Amino acid sequence: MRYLTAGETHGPQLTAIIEGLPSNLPLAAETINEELGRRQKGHGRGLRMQIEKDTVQLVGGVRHGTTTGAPVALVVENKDWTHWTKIMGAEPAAEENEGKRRILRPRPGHADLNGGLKYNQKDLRNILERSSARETTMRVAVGGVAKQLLASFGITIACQVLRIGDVTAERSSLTAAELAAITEDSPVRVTDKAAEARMVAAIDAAKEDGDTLGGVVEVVVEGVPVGLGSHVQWDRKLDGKIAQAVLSIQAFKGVEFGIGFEAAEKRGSQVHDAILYSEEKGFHRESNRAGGLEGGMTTGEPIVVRAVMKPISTLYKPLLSVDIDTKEAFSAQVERSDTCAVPAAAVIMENVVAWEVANAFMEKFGGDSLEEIAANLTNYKAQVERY
Ligand code: EPS
Repeated sequence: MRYLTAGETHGPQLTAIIEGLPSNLPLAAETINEELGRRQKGHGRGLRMQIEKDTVQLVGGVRHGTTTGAPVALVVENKDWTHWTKIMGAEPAAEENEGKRRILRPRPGHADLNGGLKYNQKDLRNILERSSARETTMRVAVGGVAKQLLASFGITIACQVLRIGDVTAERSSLTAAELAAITEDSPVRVTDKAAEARMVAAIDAAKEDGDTLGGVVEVVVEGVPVGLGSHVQWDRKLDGKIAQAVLSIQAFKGVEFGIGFEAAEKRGSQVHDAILYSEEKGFHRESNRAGGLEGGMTTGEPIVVRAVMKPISTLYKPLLSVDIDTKEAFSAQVERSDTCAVPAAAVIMENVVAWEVANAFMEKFGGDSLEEIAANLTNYKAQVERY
């Protein structure tokens, strides 16, 4: 399967096209809207989230609530567009609007300067508009579709925030379903109430200072069959694919699986997961330090992946920058933004990981209809059992 997104943060709409979905998958806009709503939440979000109420329109590939096998096209309108028609319209700008809201002072940490140089754009808005994390709206919508596909085969996925700034939350090892239920009620997507209060306070303090905060988020995928991904070629390794997808999320700087970077300081005997066998469970493990992946393939244990998000680079008390016209030193541009989007980033990562797992699932069991996939999966499970 594949998908592409298009659209600008202050443009009329965001768009995605998904190619390769099977037919007969029940697909409801409301379920995708729930994901979009989750992405909009979280303490530390800015004013934009009060303007938008992200809702998806399914404008291709779905009929009477199920997919037909045709490309699925999704659209989310930007409500804020009504304030930007003159600045962001596709038609030539009227003379009085030319150069309005032009961005000349690149924000350190953002795509502004590199993008301006690369695409030879003298208005950095042409970079900002597309590099904006607003684009993740569509990745969550697409992930919402992937989650529906995975759910039909008993694969569930959830996320939690583990750190915001210097506040660490207790890592909870609840099931995906329990985790999803508990974190949904937390303004910072944690299960640890004491840490929650300290995180909220840290975000408020950063906001007060015109500063921003990053953090660490974790995603867990349960019910994954053994053998998604492959060891035989570098670009078929599922951990590599998930890592690429996660690092492509705006502001993400690092990713780890299972015990991750902790493995560096431990001995092999403390890092790997002994292999066990019983009639009832077949091959299994009692620990999951590998985070559900060995040799680029799923082990059948839950996939556990963590990532770090840097603090958002738009600062209300900006760092030093240079005016691209005059080359003089100036403070960087201030564009409306969030103080902390870590809770939202957890939802984005959950959906991005869902897509990668769904894609690997389709690669292994792919058929043109949901029924064909189900038959392939049943067959494979029986083969694994007989092994
Ligand atoms: C948004 C994410 C952020 C917000 C954006 C909406 O993106 P960025 O990477 O550009 O900081 O700033 O909101 C605005 C551009 C705005 O006008 O407030 C999102 O997640 O929807």
